[in-house]
Amino acid sequence: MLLSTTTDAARDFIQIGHSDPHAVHAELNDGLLAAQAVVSPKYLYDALGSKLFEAICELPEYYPTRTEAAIMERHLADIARTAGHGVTLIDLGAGNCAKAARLFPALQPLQYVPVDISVDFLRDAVSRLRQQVPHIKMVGIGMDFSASLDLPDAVKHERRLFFYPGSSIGNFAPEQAATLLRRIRDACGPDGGLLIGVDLLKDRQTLDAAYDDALGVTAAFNLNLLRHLNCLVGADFDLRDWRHRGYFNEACGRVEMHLEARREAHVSWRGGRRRFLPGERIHTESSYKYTRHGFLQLLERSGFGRTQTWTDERGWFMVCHARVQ
Ligand code: AVI
Repeated sequence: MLLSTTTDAARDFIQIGHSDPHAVHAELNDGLLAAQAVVSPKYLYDALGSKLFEAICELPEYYPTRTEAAIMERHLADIARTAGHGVTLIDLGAGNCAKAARLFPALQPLQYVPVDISVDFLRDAVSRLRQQVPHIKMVGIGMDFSASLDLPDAVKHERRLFFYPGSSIGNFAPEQAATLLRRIRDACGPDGGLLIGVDLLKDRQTLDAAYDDALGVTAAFNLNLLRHLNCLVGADFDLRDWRHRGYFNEACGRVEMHLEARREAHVSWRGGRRRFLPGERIHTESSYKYTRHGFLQLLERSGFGRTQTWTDERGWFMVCHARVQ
């Protein structure tokens, strides 16, 4: 779905496929009317949602960010040796670009290409980073890479290293994850690779706390999705009618986030309405957790091989480099 491409005057920020309001409306309408109501987690990330996610990453309960950073820091030299220097570093879901920036001294990328759906947030992050690191060529790309990974010619083809940290791959069901990994493999070119962070299966208590923190930041992040829907489709969700639920579903090997009606709630939006009964839920996110073996199998099925992995002492998180097979 490449609707249009616009390039900033300075040619350093390219937006691909401006989101089609009709498609967004159809997707949200279908999800809200489904027997089990569902909204894609990508709608968690408007400007405020992106800031709330940054705050989540600071929480004591939310171990993934900290654990991944510690693995990267500890093994940076080895990771850089494995991934190679002077690469074209393509940062998927770059957010504030902080994770990739920490790799710069070791990787010395020839070009840095942050990609994110949250365009305004990314634009600000890139312009700040460009001032701090003027010697690295950067081109920011605003796009929904879960739909397509058709990168513009401004992105170098040589030695592409896709960087997909934070276990964002976990927000896709395994079949969708395989589709995305295959798409990344195809965009890599024969000399390309992938550096990816993956959250590993662990005890329920740790997982439950990470997705339902004492301060209520994850609750605010989840509830903000309703505010975003109010803007996107003119809905009239009253946030006070809803509560956050976040817990580990062991049978499915994933953490789930839901918004649960506290009381009967009548909600209207452009072209639709629904009565939610007390306790009825909208499924807003799944976060799959893997075993090392399970994830390496997924990579292999997606056309990647020659993998190398690094983990923390508790075996909670894994950083993995894989090459195109
Ligand atoms: C972005 N993603 C990997 C986060 C996760 O852990 O699944 C999103 C998140 N949801 C609640 N807390 C964090």
